[in-house]
Amino acid sequence: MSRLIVISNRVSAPKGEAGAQGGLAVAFAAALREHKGLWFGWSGEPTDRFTGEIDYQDVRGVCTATIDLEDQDIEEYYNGYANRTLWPLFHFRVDLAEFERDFAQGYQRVNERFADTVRPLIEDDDLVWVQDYHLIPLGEELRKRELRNRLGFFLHIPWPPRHLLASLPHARELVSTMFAYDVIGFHTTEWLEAFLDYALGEMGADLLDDGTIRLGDRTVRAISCPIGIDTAEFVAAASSPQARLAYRRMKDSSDGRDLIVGVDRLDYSKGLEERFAGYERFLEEHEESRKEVYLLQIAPPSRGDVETYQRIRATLDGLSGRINGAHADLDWVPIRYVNRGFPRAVLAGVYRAARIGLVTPLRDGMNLVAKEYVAAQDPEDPGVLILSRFAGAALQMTDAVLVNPHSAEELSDAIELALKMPRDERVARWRALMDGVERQDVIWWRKRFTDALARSDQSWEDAPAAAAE
Ligand code: GDG
Repeated sequence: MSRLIVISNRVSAPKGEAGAQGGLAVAFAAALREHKGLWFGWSGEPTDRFTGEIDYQDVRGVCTATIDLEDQDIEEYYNGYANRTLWPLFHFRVDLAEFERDFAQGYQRVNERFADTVRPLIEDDDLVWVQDYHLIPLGEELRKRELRNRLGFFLHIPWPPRHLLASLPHARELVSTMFAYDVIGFHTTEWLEAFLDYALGEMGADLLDDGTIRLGDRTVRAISCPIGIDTAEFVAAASSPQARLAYRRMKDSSDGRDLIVGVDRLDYSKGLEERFAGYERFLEEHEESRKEVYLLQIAPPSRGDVETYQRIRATLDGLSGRINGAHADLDWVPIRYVNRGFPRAVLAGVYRAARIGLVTPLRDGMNLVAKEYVAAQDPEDPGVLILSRFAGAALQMTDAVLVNPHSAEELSDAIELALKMPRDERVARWRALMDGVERQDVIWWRKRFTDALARSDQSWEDAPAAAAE
């Protein structure tokens, strides 16, 4: 069996507590144990001078290898090109995207450093799987270093429409590096088709009869491969003692009111401002039921070094304060807004206590919270998932109440509909959603991708000159 080498910006080793590190770590950990592989990435730590020294750890049978990066690398590659250029642009926010030559250079430099450092660790038969937008050109850099292995890439965020991507300086060069891979994966057919549109329409690539895409003498297979959660683990977490306690705490503090829950990294792509506005519309339009509900929004801060993230935080502080000030009563506050993270089992208990899961990103590659909310429900008395049409998850989760997150009216109507939904309909919708969450879990996702990669043609063996170009 080939070894699996996973390369991502950050590495999160599985900790003692099951699932403490989230779905990706769970998916990779199982595969890395099975394949005796390696997980390579940035430690998250700075260093004065980049040395390429690797810190190896063996955590419960999973081998991780991490490197430290210089402050300038972190600023230009991670905070810069990844999170101030690509992230906003790929989430359709060209208005927030910053195009700086230094960012692009730092991004390229770190990808080269990753390639230099990881290349000697890769053996001939290894399957190599690169993750996400931080590392798009890594495949090309590995090919330049004579890597002929099967090489895959998975994008966890949306692929933007062709004309939006055209606003990125040197977009064609960036996209051409994706042809160094054998297989590239997207969460949905929508992102896959947008990629195809760019590759065929903008770059003159050809779609071949066998479904691969050719550019010059390179071909790549692009697949849609929707990520799932570790459903079995999450279902178990939802009935753990920690979850039961959290469930009880929510029920006790609800005073008979229905809980609406949102859980999101604090990020402008998650549509939190619009969500608060939609909820406020509901409070205004439904005088009779407004005090029967409350919204708990959990939003742990992320990427706090980036100014747009500081701004969204300040905006939401103001908005939640204003809504609470305007609508609260002596014994009722409409929004509980919490800027910190909680253990997964606690989240599972909170999801289970919630009559509505409000998941309304403006744009999201997939969205795992929607799936976690479904997995945590009581089958006898499940809550209702309200889901943005613009999350990748909406293509699979068609039995949710689907909404346009930009429309306060639609959000308000959806909340009303969900609160009034009869039990039979809640159970029927939940059953259909849960079937999908169980069938297409994170292990299914990982296998679907690595199977496609293992089946891909090894054309690099015959074309070392092209590979080294
Ligand atoms: C990217 C893409 C794609 C959140 N708060 C807490 C907490 N979380 C966990 C959730 C969930 C994860 O973080 C968030 O995953 P999402 O998928 O919702 O969003 P991103 O972080 O933006 O992820 C996304 C994903 O990659 C995978 O490909 O679905 O589209 O943007 O698991 O539960 N976890 C804990 N405490 C918290 O307070 N423990």
